[in-house]
Amino acid sequence: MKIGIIGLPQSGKTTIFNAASGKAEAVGDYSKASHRAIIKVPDERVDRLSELAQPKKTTFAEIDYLDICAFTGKGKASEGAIDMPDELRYADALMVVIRCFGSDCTPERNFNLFIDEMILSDQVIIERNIEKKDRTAKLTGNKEFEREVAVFRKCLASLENAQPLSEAGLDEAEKKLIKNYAFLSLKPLLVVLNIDEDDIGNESRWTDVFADKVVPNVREFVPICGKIEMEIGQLDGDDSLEFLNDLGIERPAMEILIQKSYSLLGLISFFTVGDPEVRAWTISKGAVAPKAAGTIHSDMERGFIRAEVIDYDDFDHYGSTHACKEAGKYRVEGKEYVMRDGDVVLVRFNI
Ligand SMILES: Nc1nc2c(ncn2[C@@H]2O[C@H](COP(=O)(O)OP(=O)(O)OP(=O)(O)O)[C@@H](O)[C@H]2O)c(=O)[nH]1
Ligand SMILES: [Mg+2]
Repeated sequence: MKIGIIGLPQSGKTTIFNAASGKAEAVGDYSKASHRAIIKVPDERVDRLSELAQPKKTTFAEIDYLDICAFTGKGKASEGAIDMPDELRYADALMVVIRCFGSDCTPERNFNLFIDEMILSDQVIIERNIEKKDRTAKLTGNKEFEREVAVFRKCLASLENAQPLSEAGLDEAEKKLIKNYAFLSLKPLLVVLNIDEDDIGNESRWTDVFADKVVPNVREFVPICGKIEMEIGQLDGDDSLEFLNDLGIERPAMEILIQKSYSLLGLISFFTVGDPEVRAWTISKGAVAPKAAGTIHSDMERGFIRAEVIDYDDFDHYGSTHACKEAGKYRVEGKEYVMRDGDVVLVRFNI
């Protein structure tokens, strides 16, 4: 899962990136390059399965965070210069950082500015391609191209109306046709309100600003004090928890952001437990068993026969596959089985 962190210059992107990844990239000096971190998703269930199975190797799910360099050379942050570099298009979701600290902060304006820039960048791509595509469609009579042109026109109408593509009313088939363009305004957004340390405990001051905002691809506005969280991210486990609790923060931002990223993208985890490896896998909610098997290996999807499934809670309780079988907590599921979060799975396949 790739998450692109984006926002106006000096909004605290690198600070949040450091908080989420435990890295220590320089902040406050206008990043001139993007930063990348692949982090392990902490999951107590994986720890527990590993403790029970004593495998040679334990592998956690991963999130790939990209802190996008927003330096445009065009001017000061307050003038709202912002770039939408191409590397953003590879992200599955965007984490938008909005500055809610400092005396001159204008969060709502900055948020709108961001949405406008996103719309504009999609519009530029469509305008650049639509005529060529239309010509080719007419020349060749290719139905596929004609359909694409029609979808492009629908998108353009929405963008020209200052509406993100998430509001263009595209159905699944239409979205599939334009998938390769990776339009930004179709991506799910997680909006981080980067608040001042003095506003910890008083978050509603900022969340209220956005309470009435309805943007379809934004699920949530999450208040986080990036500065403190970054400092906490650099401490060891026990120290950091103590520090957090003293400040009245229940859970570190890193955990919150990971959990929100999962729910934003509609993702769940399943596990494989064996002697060589205990491992967490990430799939979309609603995925059927063969699809899930395909994340392990494409052969497993192609040659899928059945999945043998144990609920995590049962595995935790009985302690092994064998004990779960004896207790009747072992199920055989077929091609139609819809995976559940926390399934412990053994895939039977044949190629
Ligand atoms: N008070 C306060 N300051 C913060 C917070 N988060 C970031 N800052 C400060 O804001 C400044 C900019 O932070 P960065 O993380 O470098 O911001 P950025 O968005 O990466 O900036 P660019 O890379 O230049 O676009 C730094 O001086 C941070 O210390 C916060 O939660 N509270
Ligand atoms: Mg930066």
